Amino acid sequence: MAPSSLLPPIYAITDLSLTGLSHLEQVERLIAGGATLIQLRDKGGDCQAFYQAAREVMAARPPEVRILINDRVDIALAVAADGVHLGQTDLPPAVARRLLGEAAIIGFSTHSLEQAEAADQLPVDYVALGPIFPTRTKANPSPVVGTALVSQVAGRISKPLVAIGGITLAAAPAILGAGAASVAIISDLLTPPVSIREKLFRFLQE
Ligand code: 3NM
Repeated sequence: MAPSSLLPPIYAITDLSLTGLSHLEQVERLIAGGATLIQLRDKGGDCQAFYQAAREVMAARPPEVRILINDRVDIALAVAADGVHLGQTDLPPAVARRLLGEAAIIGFSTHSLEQAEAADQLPVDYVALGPIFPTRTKANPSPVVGTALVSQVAGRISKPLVAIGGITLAAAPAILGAGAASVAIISDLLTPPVSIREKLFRFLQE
């Protein structure tokens, strides 16, 4: 499995509904801002469009940047992405591991202490926990878990913890301080008026 050093403090995720930008354009701006781990997330349901976009991103990404595909193990395989991020109702992580191999990065979403502890026993590289705060980016999110659960889960699991859901760059240091190895952010990075590149660059310089 991939080493936990692959998790930078900010884990950026693309979204097609928040900007007029393609996955590739978002990835280019995120990389210019210093992102080294980016998840392509596409809930639009057009598999072929997502596959083409992921191919474009993989062709353009510099070798030090890791690209994960949300939900779709088939697309991750088809474009030779660095891994996948799976939800509770996606293909089971053990099956994804069998298909993608030992070197792939596999992340798994959880929404409670019980799920996080169960995920810690699975062949995944990181456990994601959320939503930490209210979010409008995800359809039908689970109940908000709050920062206190970040500390609790971080103290109970051995795999690195990624916090997600309603997290702003301003809130990131507190959540990292609570024990998350990384915070995954969609809307606060992608939403104008400040550019994606500038927001991330500023945060990472501080
Ligand atoms: N997963 P934003 S919350 C994709 O709770 C996602 O597992 C969540 O977007 C979970 O940073 C979420 O805009 C949305 O809130 C994150």
